[in-house]
Amino acid sequence: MGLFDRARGKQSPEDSAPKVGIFGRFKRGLQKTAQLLNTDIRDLFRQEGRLVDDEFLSELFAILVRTDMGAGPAAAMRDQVKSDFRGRVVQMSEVLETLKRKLRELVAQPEEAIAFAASGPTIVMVVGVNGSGKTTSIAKLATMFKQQGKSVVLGAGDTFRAAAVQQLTIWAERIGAEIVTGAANSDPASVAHRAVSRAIENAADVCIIDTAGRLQTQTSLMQELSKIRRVTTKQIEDAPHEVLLVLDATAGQNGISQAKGFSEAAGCTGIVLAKLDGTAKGGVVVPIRQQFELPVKYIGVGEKAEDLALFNADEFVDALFAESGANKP
Ligand SMILES: Nc1nc2c(ncn2[C@@H]2O[C@H](COP(=O)(O)OP(=O)(O)O)[C@@H](O)[C@H]2O)c(=O)[nH]1
Ligand SMILES: [Mg+2]
Repeated sequence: MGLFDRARGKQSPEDSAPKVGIFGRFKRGLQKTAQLLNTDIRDLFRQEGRLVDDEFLSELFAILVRTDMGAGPAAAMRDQVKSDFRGRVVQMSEVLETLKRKLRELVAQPEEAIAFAASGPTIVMVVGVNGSGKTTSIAKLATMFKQQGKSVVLGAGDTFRAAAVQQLTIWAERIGAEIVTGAANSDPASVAHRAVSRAIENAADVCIIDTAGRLQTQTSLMQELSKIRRVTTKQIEDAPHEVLLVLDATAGQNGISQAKGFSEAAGCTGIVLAKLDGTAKGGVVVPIRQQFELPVKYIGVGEKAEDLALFNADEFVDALFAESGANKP
């Protein structure tokens, strides 16, 4: 199976949108970061080649830090360049190779798609702070599953905001997925329970449960997420099979520490990094890989239902350093 097939599902129907393939999607998602990074690195090499001295190394460090990868990883990359080239006059391409190699090490992880249940419906819970991109990511995941020929039930577990239920309902209609909703402010665990029941009755392949990102207090939110978890486990012993933490790439490193609580309270199994297309700080993948004991499973690269890609560490690095049209002479 090619990368494209793995991300989209083999039976993906022809759609009218031009096919960009998975690498195209990575490039599109990382365009802003790559543009900034490449312009900055190009500027380092004004003349033919450049001497790798302290001045060069500190300029390089500053450029890397601007991608939001964090000072530690930026220092590790700078030090690799230092040990490979110090005191030599180098070409940009040589330095880029070293940077890419080091960055690959820093973000290394295997591709990890959703882990499906051995039998019966696969229950996927989606958690994260308000506005991080949960509901949109659910629509994207549901679209991907439908394209794989799977049936999907959605549970509108964010009963805290009426607009959230409405938003998911619109997506469900568009995607052709069944949706289970509850009244405003009703117990989200009961919505989750009914959604899982429906998935079992209908022998659906996947049930995705949306959750609230904000409640009166952080404690009540965490309790609510645990309760939703417990309710699904009572119905299916090994459920939830996945608990995806949605992170907003545009929130930068502060967003990461905020999301830590979710990761612990909800027993997350993987990360969806949304809005990578909306930031020039795509290097934030590095601290995410380092600070969570969780794989990045998918990235969001736009607002449309198709704008989701399976995260591939090598392609991430290639896309980050890819020359965009804008940078070509
Ligand atoms: N550009 C871009 N926007 C996104 C992406 N994912 C979500 N959004 C937008 O982010 C906003 C919040 O998303 P939403 O799914 O409602 O977040 P929720 O509160 O966590 O459910 C919406 O305007 C979405 O269209 C993405 O990958 N790229
Ligand atoms: Mg939402």
